[in-house]
Amino acid sequence: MTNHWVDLKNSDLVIVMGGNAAEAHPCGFKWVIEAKKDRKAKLIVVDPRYTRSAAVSDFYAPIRAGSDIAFLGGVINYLLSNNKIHLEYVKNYTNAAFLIDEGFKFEDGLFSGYNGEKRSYGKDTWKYQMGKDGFAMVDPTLESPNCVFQLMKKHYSRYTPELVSKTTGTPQDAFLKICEMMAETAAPDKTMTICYALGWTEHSVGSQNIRTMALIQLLLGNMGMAGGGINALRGHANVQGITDMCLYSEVLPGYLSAPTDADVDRKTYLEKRTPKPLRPSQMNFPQNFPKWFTSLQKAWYGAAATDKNDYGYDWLPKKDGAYDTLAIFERMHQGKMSGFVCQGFNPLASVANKKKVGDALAKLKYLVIIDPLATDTSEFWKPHGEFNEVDPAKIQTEVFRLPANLFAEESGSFTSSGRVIQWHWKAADGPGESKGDIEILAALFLKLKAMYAKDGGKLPEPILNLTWPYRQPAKPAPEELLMEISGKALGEVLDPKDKTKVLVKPGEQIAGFAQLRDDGSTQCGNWIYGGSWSQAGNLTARRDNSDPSGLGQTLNWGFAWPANRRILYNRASCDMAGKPWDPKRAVIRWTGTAWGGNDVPDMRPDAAPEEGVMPFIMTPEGVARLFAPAMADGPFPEHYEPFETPLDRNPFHPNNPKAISNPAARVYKGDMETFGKAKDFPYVATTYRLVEHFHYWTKHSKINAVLQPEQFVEIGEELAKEKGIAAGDRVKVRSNRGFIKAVAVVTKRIKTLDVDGKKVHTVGIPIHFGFKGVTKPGFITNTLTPFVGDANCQTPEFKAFLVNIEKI
Ligand SMILES: Nc1nc2c(c(=O)[nH]1)N[C@H]1C(S)=C(S)[C@@H](COP(=O)(O)OP(=O)(O)OC[C@H]3O[C@@H](n4cnc5c(=O)[nH]c(N)nc54)[C@H](O)[C@@H]3O)O[C@H]1N2
Ligand SMILES: Nc1nc2c(c(=O)[nH]1)N[C@H]1C(S)=C(S)[C@@H](COP(=O)(O)OP(=O)(O)OC[C@H]3O[C@@H](n4cnc5c(=O)[nH]c(N)nc54)[C@H](O)[C@@H]3O)O[C@H]1N2
Ligand SMILES: [Mo]
Repeated sequence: MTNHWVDLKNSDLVIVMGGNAAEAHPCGFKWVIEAKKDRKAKLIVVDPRYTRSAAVSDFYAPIRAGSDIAFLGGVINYLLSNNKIHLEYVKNYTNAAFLIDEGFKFEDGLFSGYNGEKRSYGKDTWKYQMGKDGFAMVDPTLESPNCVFQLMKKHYSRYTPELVSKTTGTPQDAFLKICEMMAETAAPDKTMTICYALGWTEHSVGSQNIRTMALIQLLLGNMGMAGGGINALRGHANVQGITDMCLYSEVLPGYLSAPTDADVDRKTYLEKRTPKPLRPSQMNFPQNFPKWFTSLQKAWYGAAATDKNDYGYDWLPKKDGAYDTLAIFERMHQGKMSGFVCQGFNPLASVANKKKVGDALAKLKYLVIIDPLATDTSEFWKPHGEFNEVDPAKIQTEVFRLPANLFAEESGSFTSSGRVIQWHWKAADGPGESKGDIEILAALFLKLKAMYAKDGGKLPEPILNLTWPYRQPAKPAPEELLMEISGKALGEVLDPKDKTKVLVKPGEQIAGFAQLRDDGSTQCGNWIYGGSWSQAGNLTARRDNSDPSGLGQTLNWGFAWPANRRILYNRASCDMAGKPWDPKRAVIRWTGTAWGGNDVPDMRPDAAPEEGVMPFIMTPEGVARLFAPAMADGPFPEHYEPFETPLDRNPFHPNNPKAISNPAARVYKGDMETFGKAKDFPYVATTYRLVEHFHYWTKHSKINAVLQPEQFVEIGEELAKEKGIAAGDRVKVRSNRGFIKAVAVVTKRIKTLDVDGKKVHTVGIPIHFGFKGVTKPGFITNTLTPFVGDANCQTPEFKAFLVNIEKI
């Protein structure tokens, strides 16, 4: 979230689209209800199903799964052609005025630079025109045909209400009503917020779904404002924390891009990641990358990391390709992996195409499960009737189960979707022989280290030189880990403005990432968490909920990254002179000598407005990007069909078969053939959660199992009638990859939609069931889903694929 949970109460208009917060985030959703009660805010829900969020909305519109860019692109067109934008904001705080290379084109569904064989784009033309002064060129009048504003206007002029409705199935009047409601928040003192989750991310255009909404929020001037922002409602209680700490293969802790084979040494690596400012006077905050990275190297390798050995740069793994979940299971499926450690992860149930995942696991020599429960994955090799038809005699994988504690049996921290890190205290000891995750990993590490010390090996340094400074090496304390992550001084940290002044003494915890250095005198395990455990102690353990602003900022509750800032880009909540756009909801303001107010300013505290430092300090431009060359599949979002589409064409590019589905999404060899066609699988399927279950583990709990005992699927009345299916009938749902059986729920909540001249029916499938647990043994929903993901971050396309359904 750019904003935070409590801030939802400050909004005038809440959009729930691409998520179902009432069921998946019932505690946080209460702030939406507060906004409705106290501010008379309106709630809009756009979802293929009439959900429990929709049940308390002011306006609901149905949409065909997988068509949100068409809808949101239509909103952009509406805002631009009706002049419903916050012009001063757009002019100054976005790259609307920037001039783009003359060679940049968009034709017939493809951007310039497309290579069909590689399914990827060369980006030579996706760039700014550069002036002789070394800065990007701009046209403040926004009139040049090559400025971002005009290119964007042209790009979205195709998104007419007719074409939007034809593509999404959303009735035109409902679409236009939502456009009008959103447009009202272009007023400087009105805000809209968006709560989204997997209904947007789990698509082959997932990242672009979110970007399209980001463009709308920028056009409306809603970024940085209280009650505004782009708000990803995250999943597991600590999934924000785990992504912050480097769950992804592309990044090191704090989203530092990971080294690749091409980064032959530290200098090459740093040069590529330390940008120069693209406009005069900009903070260009990523120029500090070397400080964050060097401090991370010192946290990992301690005294062994010196300027003589590039601080141990050669010991870091270098990426030679993709290592996201799909890539890992693809490698495993190709027989290229011998072992897999599965900690708090049930991939047989949770990853796309269960058959492929099961076949992949069967090719391993060993599989280690670190989990409190026996999971579907830990028994992938065992026959469970028709739910898991396998022949154990043919599977040689050795499976080890290490019983782990649950989070309530360990102390540590959770980071919420709002980036607030909160300490939690152990409630009870784990049962039996179970051990905490830290203890299990420590045991593995110490054993490996001893083996490397004894036997050597090709490159033992990465393991042998890792620091392990904990009081009990076999059982590092969570407190020690957070202190290490937050960072400390190794030498004296001096004030850069007055070198006689010592800011931090050796051994002291740093107060924040501004104190990090790139000369080895500081260490920090994750720069964005810098200062979370300062000399004042564990700030994540703070529980002071006083809120003088009334905005719910509670600056002394836990610690929000970065720098305890609660609303990102909050400088954009003020006009160029530093005056809040909405004085009643002021986040910060320029006081005449400094930035101050109800949040930690996202700006150099003494940067007077006349200096012209723009609010988006994490870009070298200083402004937000309406045109974003970093995206793999285009600098402007474009509608593409899901890989399994009920249509035989993309209504936006009816004559180009290359532009039906995302042309830059990665498809592995052999997977294209596993995608089904509409003639065999005519219905759109989407998968989702139920409030009564948490993924695949509450099926082990009796109370949850009583509430939702077995797999069902939801269909609309029209489809039920066509297929002769009555409520309570058992049905078989098939995709091109397999089938599941379930009880049919026939509901008014799913409507048949008119799309591109066809009737499109939706089949809704909850995800929670499987063969291990105390719910009725059943099929795994991901038996049905396709093994393809988003072009940028490879999140699987779980939310829009094709099935057929018949009564058993
Ligand atoms: N009770 C409960 N709560 C949970 C979880 C749980 O298992 N149980 N899991 C947690 C986790 S890890 C996560 S990631 C979050 C997920 O939170 P959500 O994403 O809110 O949860 P889903 O149920 O997957 O909801 C997706 C919603 O998107 C809709 N949808 C599907 N396709 C589309 C589409 O193309 N466009 C639009 N606009 N909508 C679409 C679905 O109909 C559904 O209502 O929930 C978290 N909270
Ligand atoms: N079709 C479809 N598939 C989906 C989704 C969807 O919407 N549709 N959603 C996707 C999403 S967003 C997610 S997050 C995944 C979830 O997929 P998984 O993360 O694979 O599913 P969980 O059941 O949450 O698995 C977590 C495991 O962690 C264990 N566990 C709990 N606490 C601890 C602990 O403290 N330590 C250890 N070691 N283990 C612990 C639990 O017992 C459980 O077995 O599913 C994904 N798959
Ligand atoms: Mo998730």
